Amino acid sequence: MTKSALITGITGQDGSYLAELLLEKGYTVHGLVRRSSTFSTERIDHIYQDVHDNPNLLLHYGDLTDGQALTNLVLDIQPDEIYNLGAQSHVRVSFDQPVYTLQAVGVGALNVLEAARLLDKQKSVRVYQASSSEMYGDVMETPQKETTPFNPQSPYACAKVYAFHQTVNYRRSYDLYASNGILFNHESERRGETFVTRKITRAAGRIKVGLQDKLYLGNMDAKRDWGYAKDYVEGMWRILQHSEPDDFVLATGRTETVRDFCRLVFEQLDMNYEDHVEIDPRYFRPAEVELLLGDCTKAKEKLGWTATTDLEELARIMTQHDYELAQREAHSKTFVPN
Ligand code: NDP
Ligand code: GDR
Repeated sequence: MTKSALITGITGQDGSYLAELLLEKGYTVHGLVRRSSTFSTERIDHIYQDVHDNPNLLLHYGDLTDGQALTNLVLDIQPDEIYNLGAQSHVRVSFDQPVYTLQAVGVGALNVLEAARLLDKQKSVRVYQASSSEMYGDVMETPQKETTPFNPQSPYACAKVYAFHQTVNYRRSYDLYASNGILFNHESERRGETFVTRKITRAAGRIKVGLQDKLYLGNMDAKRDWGYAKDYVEGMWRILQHSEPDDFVLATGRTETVRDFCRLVFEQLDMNYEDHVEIDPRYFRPAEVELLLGDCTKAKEKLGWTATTDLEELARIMTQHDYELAQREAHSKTFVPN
């Protein structure tokens, strides 16, 4: 029988890759989309089908903060799996919007769990919660694994810790199949342009073709464990196929600084980042997570999952994509129809 899944955050980086993966596996995919005055579906336009053509990707308006509508939707579509990827996911922005971040990330996850608990009385459902390495914050041990204590350093991370514990709580209290994936940073050519890797690859491409000269960054000494988003959505799916609900770290096991990533990207385009990058304290955070490095031994042993794309390859994919994008931008700017 065809399986069905609901993805919150389907218009985001991970949601778009996960939707592709599940469609390839023959799922019927439902996605939650926020109403906005402009289209937000750019990342999934290529897989969207007309609703009149018996599609297997269906989009529904909704918001994680509207628990009643979410419950109605879940009871209506009766998904076998729910992937809760929706979030105000920008750590720096969470300092500007702490209450909204908690509502979307923390209460939003609780709304998903409540809806799933009600559906589970009628038919079994599995829930994936998008937990984050940011929960380790000011790290208590390195590398970080499932047993490492959380020590969050931002409103975003505090909200994710709340969502993590509620997921475990619903598993224990109601016997709900609910699992956390504790994912370390993962990037791609679909990454939002205000996250540091994409900000760097976008700027490098534009600098190379002469559309800008400077790139302003914050803390270049922060270290992150960066992987490729496509690998990580495969991990999410594997987490929900496991015989029992559990919590898993997904990471590459290698950490590098923002400066190292910058160097890699500019070198790809035969440039020196030092000629273009300047520090703007505006991008510093009130509290910083200095080092993240994950140990995914448990996922490797129980799920057979490992990251397959190294940092050099990730930088190459993103840089090439954004160089071509910048070339198109430069062309459309100078093109004068005759
Ligand atoms: P993105 O920021 O790219 O996507 C976030 C998605 O959530 C978008 O579809 C957004 O919709 C949606 N969203 C935001 N607020 C709401 C809301 N109130 N109700 C419904 N939907 C909402 O994030 P990623 O794809 O990178 O990350 C996916 C999830 O994984 C997030 O929960 C993130 O916190 C978590 N995570 C990400 C990691 C990473 O490195 N990428 C690592 C660890 C965890 P819209 O398009 O309308 O803005
Ligand atoms: P992060 O990702 O906070 O790890 O959260 P981000 O790319 O925003 O920052 C990574 C590191 O780079 C430093 N940095 C800058 N960051 C941004 N955004 N812009 C800059 O100009 C800049 N300069 C330096 C940051 O200080 C930080 O140390 C991401 C998100 O996807 C979360 O949702 C997810 O949970 C975690 O990864 C794991």
